[in-house]
Amino acid sequence: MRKNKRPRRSEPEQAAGNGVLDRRLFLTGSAVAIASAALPDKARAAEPLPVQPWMKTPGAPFTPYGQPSKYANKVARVVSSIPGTTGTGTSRTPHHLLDGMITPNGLHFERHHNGVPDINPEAHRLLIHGLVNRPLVFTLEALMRYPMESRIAFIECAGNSALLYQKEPAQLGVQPIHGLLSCAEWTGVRLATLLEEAGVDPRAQWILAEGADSAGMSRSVPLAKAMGDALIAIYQNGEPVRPSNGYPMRLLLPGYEGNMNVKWLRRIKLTEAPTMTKDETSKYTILQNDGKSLQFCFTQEAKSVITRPSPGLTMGAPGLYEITGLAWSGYGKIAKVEVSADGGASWALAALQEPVLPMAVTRFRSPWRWDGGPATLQSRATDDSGYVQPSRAKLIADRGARGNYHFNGIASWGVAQGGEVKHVYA
Ligand SMILES: Nc1nc2c(c(=O)[nH]1)N[C@H]1C(S)=C(S)[C@@H](COP(=O)(O)O)O[C@H]1N2
Ligand SMILES: [Mo]
Repeated sequence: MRKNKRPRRSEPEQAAGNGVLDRRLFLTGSAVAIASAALPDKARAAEPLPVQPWMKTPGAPFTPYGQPSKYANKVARVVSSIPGTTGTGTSRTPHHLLDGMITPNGLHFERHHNGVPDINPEAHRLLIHGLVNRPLVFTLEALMRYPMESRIAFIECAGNSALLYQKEPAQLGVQPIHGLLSCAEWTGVRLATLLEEAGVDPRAQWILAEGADSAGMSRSVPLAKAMGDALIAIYQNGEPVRPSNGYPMRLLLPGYEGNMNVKWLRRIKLTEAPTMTKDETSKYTILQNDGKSLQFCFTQEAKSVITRPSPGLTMGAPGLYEITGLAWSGYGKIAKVEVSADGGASWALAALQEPVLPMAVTRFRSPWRWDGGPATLQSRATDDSGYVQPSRAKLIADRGARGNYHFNGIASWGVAQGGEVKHVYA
């Protein structure tokens, strides 16, 4: 008879200041005991549950394509398109309402330079030409007969988190600030397979990848990447790539800035040098303080963000919470994530949830006992190349704040007395 009897427990180990607990706590039973002791419904657990109306009538019929629960209708992208256009802009992933590492297709962020083209797959072609022995043209059907591979990879827009370059912390949450990041399982044909068939001329050092949208988005990519892990993705989380993410095929360059992952891919040209397209000269360069710009900044460097607690999600009663979030690096795997509740004065290791994959998002979790007082929550990612996510101050000191792209500094959420969570600079 355990009724009314509190489970015995030893005090969980503090791993860093202001209540951050040992990451292994959730692996032991004690966390469950601490958490469930705080749940108000626990005392009534012995009473029989009411019979609800939905238990008394037959349920809804089958549907050809499933939709989320109507009660989960807030789990949605936020859309912002440039005034005067219909499809130039972004929609962002609601990471504060999701968990795990995979972004559902309907919530994958979108970034279009001129809307989503309505591509008839039967009329679509992929051309490979330039410095090759034999130019090749593929239909979707032909491409699908090649051997395929899957990669779980994040795509992050180079402009993600750019608001942190601003002088004052934008009073927004995870989704509008960091929502230009998603992670999916992409399946398709290795670009190397197609290039080998075309026969690469030894003079070729680069490729040009061009999309079939009316923006004509095109980027130059080093041949080494094209011959490495680049994929012509045809499937996204098991189903055909969504129109907004590149149907019927897109280029996937794991770890590289979002815009190089050309959607609606129609042409690959092998070249000696980069083509210097509009998308790599007038755009997607990083303007520095001295007025010079960095060009061809391909890799999205190690970064992390706490998705809960976060602005918009007010804390409840003081007690045990999980600090959870996402970490990723275009250089490889996440090696560790540290969490702080005192604005970076002390840090504790977070638990990394398996699988931890290169160029994929990694979910981290850290138990935290919130005492009801003020706290500043931060996370810091380190990848397996040894790269450590910089503080915001260091990033801006090194690079300036005019760059707009590739902001990967540490972000801070301030928890106020009473539980309101706000974006702050620490
Ligand atoms: N053809 C084409 N490819 C494109 C774009 C585009 O507008 N047209 N946008 C790019 C940008 S800036 C990003 S961040 C990614 C976004 O991919 P997603 O919309 O699938 O999330 O696609 C890239 N590929
Ligand atoms: Mo982007």
